[in-house]
Amino acid sequence: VPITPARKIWMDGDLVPWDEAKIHVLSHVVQYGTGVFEGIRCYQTPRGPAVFRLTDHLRRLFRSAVIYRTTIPYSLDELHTAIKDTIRANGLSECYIRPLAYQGYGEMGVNLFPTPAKVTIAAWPWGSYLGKDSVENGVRVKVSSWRRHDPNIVPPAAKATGQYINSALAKAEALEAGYEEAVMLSPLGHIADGSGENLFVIRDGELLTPPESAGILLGITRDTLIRIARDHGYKVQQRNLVRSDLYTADEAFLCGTAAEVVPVRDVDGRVLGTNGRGPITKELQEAFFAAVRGESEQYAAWNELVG
Ligand code: PPE
Repeated sequence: VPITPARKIWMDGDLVPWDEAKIHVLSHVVQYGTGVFEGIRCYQTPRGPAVFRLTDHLRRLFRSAVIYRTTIPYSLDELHTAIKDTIRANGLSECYIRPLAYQGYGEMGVNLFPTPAKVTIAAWPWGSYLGKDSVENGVRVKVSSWRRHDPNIVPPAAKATGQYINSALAKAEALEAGYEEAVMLSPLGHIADGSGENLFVIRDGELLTPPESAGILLGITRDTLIRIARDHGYKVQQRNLVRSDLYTADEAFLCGTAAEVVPVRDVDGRVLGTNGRGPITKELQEAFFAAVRGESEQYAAWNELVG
């Protein structure tokens, strides 16, 4: 997906012109993938642009930093302000936001060195991650031959730049085989994540989603949908799932900040019960979009106004 440039990128306290936001090719993050990051969305709401669950995303960024022994030289509150400043400086209302704390230029070798990370924040308009029609029509999914990395190899609970070469392999395989997205199994063979999404299965009116121990990223969108589904009276279980649970689902959907909520139309050529978007998926999608767009009083605390 080509990037739509915006005007300014926040780099260690300065808002620099988009085309000048550069780092050295020998930076540690370029050579070894040593950066922790977030993907966040801002939506237009009746009270103005609001970043969805910004504080929760920043909490996860700091948890990723703990895992990777990364010192972020700013507080959560400072980054909260910097993100809002970046959105305002770019004149954006609806956008995707990408904060990154990375190991910069200075040392070579695979150590996670103790010098403070460099921090950058970009924001730009980004449409549907899985294609324009994916939210309505759903996507075709392939169970990948690439396993998701194990918690004792590369911890999936952290969101680090280098980890995504695993997702990239799975995504490429799925696209080459004519599918739109990959679902990866854990090393033990349980369903884990899509290349950039969490997954839910719906069977007999109940929602099932893999637990943290299956090696998923603990998605903010996943958490949002668990809450919304329970508020709508559905039972939600976090438990291990195998690929046949996916093949025999009544409905399934992928969810993530970039993808939002996308129905799964078929898995490995097996068309799911509803051939497109199922009724429960649609109900939860509508509640999700109402929440992110600030149309639900009940979830208003999740809309963090840019101001
Ligand atoms: N699993 C993975 C592997 C993942 O990358 C994401 C987000 C999720 C689950 C959902 O997490 P959350 O966004 O908190 O609900 N993927 C991000 C990056 C995608 C990209 O290609 O870049 C995202 O959606 O922003």
